[in-house]
Amino acid sequence: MLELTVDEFKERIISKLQTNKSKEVAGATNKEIYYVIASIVNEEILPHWQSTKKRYNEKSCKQVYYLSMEFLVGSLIESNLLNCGMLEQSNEALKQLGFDPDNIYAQEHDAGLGNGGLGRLAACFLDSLASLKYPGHGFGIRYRYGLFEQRIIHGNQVELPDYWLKDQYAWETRKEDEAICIHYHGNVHMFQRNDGNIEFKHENTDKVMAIPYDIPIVGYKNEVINTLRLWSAESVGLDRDGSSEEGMHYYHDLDHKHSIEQISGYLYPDDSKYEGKELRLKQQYFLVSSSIQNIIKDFKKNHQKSLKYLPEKVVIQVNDTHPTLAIPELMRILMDEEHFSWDSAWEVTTKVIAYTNHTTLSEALETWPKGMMEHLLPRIYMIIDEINERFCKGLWFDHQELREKIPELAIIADEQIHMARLAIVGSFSVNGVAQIHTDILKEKEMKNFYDLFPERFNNKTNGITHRRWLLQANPKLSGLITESIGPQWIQRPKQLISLLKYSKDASFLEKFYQVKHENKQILANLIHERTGILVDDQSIFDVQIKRLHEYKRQLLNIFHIIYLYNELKENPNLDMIPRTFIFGAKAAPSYHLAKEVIKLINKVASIVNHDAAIQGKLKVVFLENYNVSLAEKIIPAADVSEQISTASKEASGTGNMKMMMNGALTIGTLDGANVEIKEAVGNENIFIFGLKADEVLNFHQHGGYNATDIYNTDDRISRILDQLNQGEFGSHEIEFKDIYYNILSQNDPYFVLKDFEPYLETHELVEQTYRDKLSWLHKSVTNVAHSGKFSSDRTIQDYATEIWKLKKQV
Ligand code: GL9
Repeated sequence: MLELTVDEFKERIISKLQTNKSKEVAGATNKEIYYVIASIVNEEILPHWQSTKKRYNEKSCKQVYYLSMEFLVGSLIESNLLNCGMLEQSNEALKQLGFDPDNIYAQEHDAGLGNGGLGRLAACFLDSLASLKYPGHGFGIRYRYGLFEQRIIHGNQVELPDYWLKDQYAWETRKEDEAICIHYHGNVHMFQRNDGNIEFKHENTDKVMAIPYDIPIVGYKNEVINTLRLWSAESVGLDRDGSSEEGMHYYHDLDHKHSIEQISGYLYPDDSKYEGKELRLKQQYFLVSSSIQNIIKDFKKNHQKSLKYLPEKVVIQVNDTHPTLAIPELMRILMDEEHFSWDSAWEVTTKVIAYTNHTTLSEALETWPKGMMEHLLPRIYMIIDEINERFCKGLWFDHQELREKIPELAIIADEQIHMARLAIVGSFSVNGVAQIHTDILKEKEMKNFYDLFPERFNNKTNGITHRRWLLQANPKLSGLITESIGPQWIQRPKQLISLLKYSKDASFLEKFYQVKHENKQILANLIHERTGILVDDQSIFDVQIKRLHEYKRQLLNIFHIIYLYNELKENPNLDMIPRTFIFGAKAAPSYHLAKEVIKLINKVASIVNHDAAIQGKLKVVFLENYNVSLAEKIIPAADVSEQISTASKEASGTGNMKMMMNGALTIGTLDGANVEIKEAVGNENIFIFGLKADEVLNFHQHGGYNATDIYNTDDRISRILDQLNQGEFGSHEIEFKDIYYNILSQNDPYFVLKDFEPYLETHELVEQTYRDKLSWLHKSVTNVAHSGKFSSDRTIQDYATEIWKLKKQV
């Protein structure tokens, strides 16, 4: 990679500004400077991008394609500079030219093409694939509107469209000549070929063009540039003969064009729950058909071989069930276009497709109405029907013990197509995303399938890219780490373990403390700028940032805050360490209870923050529009990381990893990856509380517990619930009644009351521990030291060797 000096970098900025904009530095806006920096990076990327593609083709190596409806890449300017080895020069050059680098980089609009963990994981994976020199690429959709922009107005969430493409997007290249045609609707014609075989023709279809836009994925200082290809839907050019009714056609054509462009119009903002909307199904097939056609076209171009060898050269990872139609689509192409028999097409397909499950929440298990699939994708429906027939027949004849269970196993049952079942039957690998999650899949949620195909099930615990989440987001801590243990941890994050040597070294701990404190000051300033709230940078920064969902239990957190407030009101001189509770969360627009919780947090905040009687000991901050860029600012400043989901519900979590890597201590349940974080750091360096997964699952089986009993016996809880019910946090009584009834009449489905007391006690322990500064710092360093395991480099290494059988291209 190019090694530019600061002076050379400055020269480039000046000359580019002159050629591109005919401007002097003094007259340039932040946005103009941003585009200049991006174009310097792009110039650096381009030759390596071409040579990477050429190398992969010439070596004809096996490649992995990660199919995902979501890629939450966030902003790319800093990570591209970092991975190209130019971040420090850029920062310094900008400063010398009189610009604040943060303001320049903030000009980039986050690409919010994802809802949360699942989409961000896909982005971290791409970063690790390129950085480890694996030939691996992403396929996704170029939504014109990403996840909505959140505003908080009078405490309520209001959603605004996120038009991230308003300014030209610096990192994409449109590849019109590689467009692909997608077919919907129409009818299927069957006829006999000369060789006697039956052929299927899909006719009278509605056609949509998929236009690729390529984004470079830059490996860390290794000259590898992989590709994220995002598809955009456009109408096929219309042939008009210039005859009558021209005006009529015009409006009809506009409608038609509009309805097609809707396919890549917006990202569904549902978190862990998908409504059976036809448009969403259209989107899924759009992603799958364009990507699979693309993969086959490339295979044919690069290997003069039969497609029966596809599994030697290609592996396709489907990110949750959303791209599961890849299975029937690959079958369709192999049979209808390449004239494979059913059996040989099935053999190829089931060796190429691997499936990752990301949740066991039943409302998130996708199903599609049979009739909808049949109407929209008639040929695909026929193939799914045949897969189902053959699978059920196999069960009936070869697994007599399962005959009674066929309705629970069948891909088509109750007039619905069950996508997870299709994904398991049509793939060679099924993985969960943390050990406890995989165990629950095997022992419970997918037990029948596990008994049938035990060799397919495996675990791949999630990870995060330490380059973005430590090196880039927390330069102060990274600097201190490198100063202490050398730079090897950047290439091999497990070497962070060397930090243990310093975990009792007073002078190191003091520096470590200073770094956290400076990060807290920066966040305190941001909070003040954005909300007007003044927070004490000596207080404990207690952070819960994630989608708002009942199972994630932001409600438990705010109940604890109300409890602390009640205590302080009774005894304003209470000896407690000041606390700042920081929240960031978007709720799905149609998720009423989640939105009520956002409102409650904001109402409690406005009361607590303005109550002089509690002497500033408690502050509550809700930062609006939580996204990747905001996460990068909050995480380096966190002291306490709230990971308090109802045990068994959070498949893995990845925010937990980001915060421990930045030295926050976790307060959490034994759920998802918290279990493995605990194993890594040891019980004394994490705060675990609450029901265990098997206890929760047992309660579910036996109809829950009695929430009213707790209400009747615990004054702290009845007080909080009564405060809600009596409108103490609202302008009128009706507010928050739904939360009240959900807990008492619906019997507290997420065990908030049940876990309240242990949560409270554990928070007391957190506070006591914090009082002993050295002990806290020791635990904090220990967390950073053990965070290497949670780098997505480890995760990708595991996928590559155990599932993909992929070789590094060194
Ligand atoms: C999720 C799980 O809920 C998380 O626990 C997990 O860490 C991620 C990534 O594996 O996947 N599954 C899921 O549907 N979402 C997840 O975050 N939801 C969103 O991405 C919004």
